[in-house]
Amino acid sequence: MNTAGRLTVFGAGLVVAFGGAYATAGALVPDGALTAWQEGADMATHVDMEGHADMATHGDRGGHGAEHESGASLPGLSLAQDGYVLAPVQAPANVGDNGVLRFQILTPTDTPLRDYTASHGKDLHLVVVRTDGYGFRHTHPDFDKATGTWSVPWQWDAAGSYRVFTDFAPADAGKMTLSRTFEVAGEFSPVRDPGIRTVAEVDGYTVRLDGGLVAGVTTSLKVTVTRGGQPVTSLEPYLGAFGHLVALRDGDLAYLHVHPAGDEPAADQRGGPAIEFATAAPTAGRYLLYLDFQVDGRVHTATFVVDAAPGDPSQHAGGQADEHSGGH
Ligand SMILES: [Cu+2]
Repeated sequence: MNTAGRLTVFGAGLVVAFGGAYATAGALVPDGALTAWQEGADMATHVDMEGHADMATHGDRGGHGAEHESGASLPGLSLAQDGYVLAPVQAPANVGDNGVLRFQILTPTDTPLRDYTASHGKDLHLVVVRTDGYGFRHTHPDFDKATGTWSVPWQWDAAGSYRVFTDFAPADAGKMTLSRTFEVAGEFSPVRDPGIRTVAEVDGYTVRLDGGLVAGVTTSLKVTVTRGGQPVTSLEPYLGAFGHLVALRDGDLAYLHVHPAGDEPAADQRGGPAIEFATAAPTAGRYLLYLDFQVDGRVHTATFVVDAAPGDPSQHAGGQADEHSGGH
């Protein structure tokens, strides 16, 4: 299988969510510019609702991976796809307010979507991150099927412009990722330059990242978890894998949700200290990586910053021949 095909196979578990339009929505956006962008997004909804046929390739396994590499038509760019719409997200407006984050997915007939196909053990995955990469959260809201409403207790610990990604598959359509921005009032101190980081400390664990990203080429990433200098071999399956890795492109939060190579572990199986992933960065440049792993029933998130090297164009048509077997 060529690289493009492989990328699409990963697409089953890989959410490439390019929020390109809000590259400017990060740190210091004049109110007018943000308003203009939001209006643009609303327009995009209408375009999509009426012209969704040309977006129907997302979520299939038909070998359209090559277009992902262009970055122009990646899933997750929009709040709408194939007629499905992420309705406005409700959440606390201010830092520190206790509340609930809730939303609905609307179907092409404008009714709340009630029937989903589970992926990685969940009907819907919610990823929220500030546009400078701060405050990453990957969580699983509760679903009220009577109203088709997803909700999860929520509190913001910092102000700013956030991106809300919903990763799901309607029962009668392919997998998709829809996203919206959400603005949290308060004084905002953006993370200016996180710098390269390949060793993360989280909750007493040290997690090292080996391997690199190369634009347009599937490469292997390995993370190794230790605690007090000792390898951790008690990683528990979390959502059907020993680890979940999300890579966000610095600058626009384009995102790849990548699952480990290897078969899905049994519930009583333990993993570690190493977890291997395979992924292809869509372009060269900086990426923020977030690894979720679980030990003793607790999920920890390790954060890395890496640069993807420019790809070799001659490799785009070749590449690895092995099939992904990540247990999707
Ligand atoms: Cu999830």
